[in-house]
Amino acid sequence: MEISVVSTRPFTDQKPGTSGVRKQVSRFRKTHYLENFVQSIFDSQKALAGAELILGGDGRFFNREAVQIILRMAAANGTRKVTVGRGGILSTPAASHLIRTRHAAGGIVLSASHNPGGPTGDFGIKFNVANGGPAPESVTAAIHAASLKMTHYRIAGAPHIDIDHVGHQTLGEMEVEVVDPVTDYADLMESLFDFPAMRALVRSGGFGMRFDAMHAVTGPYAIEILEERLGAAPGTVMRKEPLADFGGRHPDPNLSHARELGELMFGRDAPDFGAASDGDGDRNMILGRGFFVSPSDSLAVMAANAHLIPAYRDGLKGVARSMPTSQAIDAVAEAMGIPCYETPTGWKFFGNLLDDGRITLCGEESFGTSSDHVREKDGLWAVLFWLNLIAARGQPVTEIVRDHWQRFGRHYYTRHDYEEIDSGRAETLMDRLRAALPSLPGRQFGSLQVRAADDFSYTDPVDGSISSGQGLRILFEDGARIVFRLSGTGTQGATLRVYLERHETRPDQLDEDTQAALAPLIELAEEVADIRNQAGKEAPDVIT
Ligand code: G16
Repeated sequence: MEISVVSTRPFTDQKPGTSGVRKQVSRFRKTHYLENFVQSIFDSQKALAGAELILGGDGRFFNREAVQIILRMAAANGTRKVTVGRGGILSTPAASHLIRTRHAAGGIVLSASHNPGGPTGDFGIKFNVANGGPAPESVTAAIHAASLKMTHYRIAGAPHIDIDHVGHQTLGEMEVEVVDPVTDYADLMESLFDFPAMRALVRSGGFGMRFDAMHAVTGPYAIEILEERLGAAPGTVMRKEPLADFGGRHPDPNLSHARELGELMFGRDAPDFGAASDGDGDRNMILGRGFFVSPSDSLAVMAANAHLIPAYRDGLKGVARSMPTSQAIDAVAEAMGIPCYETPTGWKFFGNLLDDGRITLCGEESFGTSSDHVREKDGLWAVLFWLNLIAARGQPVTEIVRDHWQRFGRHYYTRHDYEEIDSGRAETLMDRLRAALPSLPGRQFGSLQVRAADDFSYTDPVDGSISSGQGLRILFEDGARIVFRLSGTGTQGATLRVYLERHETRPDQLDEDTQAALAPLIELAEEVADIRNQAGKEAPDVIT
C-alpha cells in the first residue's frame, strides 16, 4: 500500500463549535479541507495509533466520499482497525454505543445534525473520545491547534473500499470491519425498556402512534425497533427512507419541519402518541394528541417517572441540564433529594458527570435527552422511554404532563431564535448587553425585579476545568429568567438565541398559551437587548 504525504496549508476556520465543525458542503469540498481536519485529529490524538476507531455518519450528501477519505487516512496514520457502519451509516447514539462496547480509542461521526443536507446544504464532522461522548474542550482545543499548524497530511493510495457489505477486509496493515448499524443499538434499547409491556400497548387495537424519521438516519432504526421488534403497525414510521438531502427539508424535529406529523397530531382522529428525531438520531420531539411536550418538560417528566422504567428502577444518582434549559428538572431533583447540575450548552459537558457516576439522566432544551447508557443524546431512546411510560402509567401523554404540572408547577418556557444576523452586529449586541449586566441587579421592570445578572461560567466538578462566556443570564427574584446566547452550530452569520422562562404554581393558571404567559419577559428581553436596532430584526425567525 502506497502512502502519500500531501503538502497543504492551514485553514483558519476549523475551530470546533458546540458540536464539531459544521460548514456548508461547498466548504468541505474545498481541496484538502476535510483532509486537513482529519489529519488534525490524528496529529493531536496519539492514542488512535495502533487502536480501533469507529466511523459512520447520518448519510447526508458527501457522507460516502468522506468515509472513503477517512478510511484511507486512518490506514496511513497507523490505525489498527476501523469499524464502520454499513453504507457509512451510524446514528450518533449508535456510534457512541459502538465506541463503548468495542473499547475503541474514539470515533469520527459525520453529521451536521438537524441542518439541511444536499449539495447546497451543510456537512459536519466531530470526534468522540473513548467514553463514547463528544470530545471535551481540552481535546477540541488540541485538534484546533493542530489544524492551525497543518503542513501535510497522510493518505493511503487504495481503490474504492466496499462499505456496503457486512464483513472484514484489510487496507494495508489496517483491518476494516463493516457492521450492521442497527442491531447492537436495537439490542441495547431492548435491554433498557419493558418491551413486553410496550408490545402489548402498541398491539392493542386502541393505541395509535406515528414516528417521523424525517428521511434521516433513524428510519432503519425505527423500523427495526418500533415495527419489527415491538410490532407497531406498518406505516407507523413516516418518511422512513434515509435520503442524502433529507427530501429537501431540514431534518429538525419541531412543529415547523415535522409539519405532516404536527398536522396529524393536532387534527381530528389524531393518534395517541407522536414523535420525531433529527438528521443523526440524537434529538427527539414528543407529542400527545393535540399536545406538544416541551423538551425541558419532557426531561423533568422522565426524571420524575424514571423508577417506572426497568433500567432506572433503582433510582437516579443525579440529573443535569444545560444552563438555558428550564428549571423544571431542578424542581424534580429537589423533591427526590438528588443533585441537579447546571452545565453549559453542549453534550460534551455531561460526559464527566456521567463517567464519574454523579448523574443518570440529562437533557437540554434543544430537543435532547439521554442517560448513562451512552454518552450522546439519544432520540429513539427518548421515544421508547415515553412509550414505556405510557404503558406503565396507563395514561395518555397529555395527562402525564398535566399531572406533573399539578405536582411541580409549570415552567413556562420558550426560545426565540434570530437567524443569519451579521456576525459583527451580533457580537456588538452581546458586548453591549454584557457591559450593562452590572447595572441590572435590584432594578424593577413592571412586576419583575432583577436578582442577579451574569455571564455564565462553569467549573467542571470532576476535573476542575473552567468554561466561561457561556451565555448572559438575567435572573429575577421570582425565579424567572432571560438568557441570551449566540449559537455554536449555525453555518451562516450568527444566530441569537433568547431563552425565556417563568414558574407558575397556581392550579388554574397552568394551561395558558406559552407565548402569552411569557409576554412580559419577551418584551423585557427586547427592551434590554435592543434586538430590533442592534440585530436589525423585527421578530424572531423561529420560536420553539
Ligand atoms: C448540538 C449540541 C447540543 C446543543 C445544540 C444547540 O446538538 O450537541 O448540546 O444544545 O447543538 O447548540 P447551539 O445552541 O450552540 O446551536 P445537535 O443536535 O445540533 O448536534
